[in-house]
Amino acid sequence: MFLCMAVLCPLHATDLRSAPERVTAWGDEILYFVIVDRFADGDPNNNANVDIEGRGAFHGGDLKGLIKQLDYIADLGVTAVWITPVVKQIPKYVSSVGFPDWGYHGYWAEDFYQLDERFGTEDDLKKLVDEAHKRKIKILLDVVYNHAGYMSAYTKRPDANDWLRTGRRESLCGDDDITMCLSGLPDFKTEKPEVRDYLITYAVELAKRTGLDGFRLDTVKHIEHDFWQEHRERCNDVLGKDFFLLGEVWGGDHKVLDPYFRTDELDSGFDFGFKGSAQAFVQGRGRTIAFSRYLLKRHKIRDDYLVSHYLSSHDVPGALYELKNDKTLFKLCVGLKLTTLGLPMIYYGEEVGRFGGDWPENRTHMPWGKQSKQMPGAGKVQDADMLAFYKKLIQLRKAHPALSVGGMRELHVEGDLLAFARTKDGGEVWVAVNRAKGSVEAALDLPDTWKGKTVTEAMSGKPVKADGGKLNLKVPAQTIHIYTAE
Ligand SMILES: [Ca+2]
Ligand SMILES: [Ca+2]
Repeated sequence: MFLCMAVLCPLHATDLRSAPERVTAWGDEILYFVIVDRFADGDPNNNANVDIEGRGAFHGGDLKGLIKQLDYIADLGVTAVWITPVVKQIPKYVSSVGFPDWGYHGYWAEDFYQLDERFGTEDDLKKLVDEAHKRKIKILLDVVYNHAGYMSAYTKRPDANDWLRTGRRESLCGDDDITMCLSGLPDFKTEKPEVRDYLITYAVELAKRTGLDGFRLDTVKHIEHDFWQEHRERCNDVLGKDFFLLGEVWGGDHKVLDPYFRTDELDSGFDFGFKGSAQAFVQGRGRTIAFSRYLLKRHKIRDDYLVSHYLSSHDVPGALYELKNDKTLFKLCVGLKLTTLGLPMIYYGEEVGRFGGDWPENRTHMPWGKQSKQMPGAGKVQDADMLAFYKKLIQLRKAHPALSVGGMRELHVEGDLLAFARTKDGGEVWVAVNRAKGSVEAALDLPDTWKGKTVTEAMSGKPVKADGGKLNLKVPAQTIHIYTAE
């Protein structure tokens, strides 16, 4: 227990309720994540092994399809797209999960130096980058260094002799994070210089040729730190210091990620706690102040580094599914995602209410509504109201950098109303989330910078009356309000 007189240690007292601004590369980006095979089919001629009804089959999506949908993505307002790996995948499926399971997701490499024609060609990848850049959208490519696909060609190639831990007697899998065979996949001996060079070279050279903006790095904690340091040096040398590295350190948060930031191995990593914390909060589980303190703690991240947070992904059940399709509660989570610090990630289709589910239903294809010819069978209706909600929040986040990189100050953390200010350069934006099933009111002190200005609830565009130095918030049941002043 820490006790002090406010006069003697004001900083500590303040730290409990507020947190500083964060200025960092990519701090104001908004990321959209696409499983290439499940997004849009732009070329039926490359549809080998496609079974649109198969839960683990290729569904025909490709880079050409994604290029055709860049206007949709730009219209949504996101500024960066993360795509699943596009290297050549193992030629067969595995069936241990009870259905034919293929490398449609891109994480089961057969050959890192070829692209899988089912996803497209290197020219397609370059065109994707060029077309995205025309729309001021960056492209992050997912790359895997830890493992090859099941029974991949690397397990038989003479030039790759002794490159992998496969579980066979001569090359046993280890029992620690680095040397284990994750999900039984052949584990690259990334401690060997020739293996390192082979793996890193494929990715940085591909990025250089195609103009990529960064990598999303798979299975980071299963590879040595000094590999990642060497990787960063190679990226700096070949791709420049602005090349962005977003790492998947499973289970990570700003603290777990810090060893990777301290040595500059990554620019950003995922905050795996956001989804569960936000879902619990909107469902009334846990105290409001506890969720608020979690949000404040995220600001303790090391300067110049960034956490990325999300509600759904290809590795976890979607938030909408876990919230039992309660779109009202889901919207509160979306509101929190787009008004808090970090790099918010939108998993394809959640913006139009793609229900998803548990694995592998969390990887169903994108609903294109009337555009169903994009992908046969993908004609499910888009939730236009949800899409409008996302666009509105994205516009607000982009219009008010306080929402992305600003500091945070608690305004109200009692009962079911969470209200906080996001602060930047002396200005502020307020966010109020009411998780109760009834309306909640609170009279909060008007900041000096808002005095004499018109305060607007930005989601509705309606003015809010200030009275006697107070702003009277009236937040309807299970609603998010965002207040700005001009
Ligand atoms: Ca195709
Ligand atoms: Ca490993």
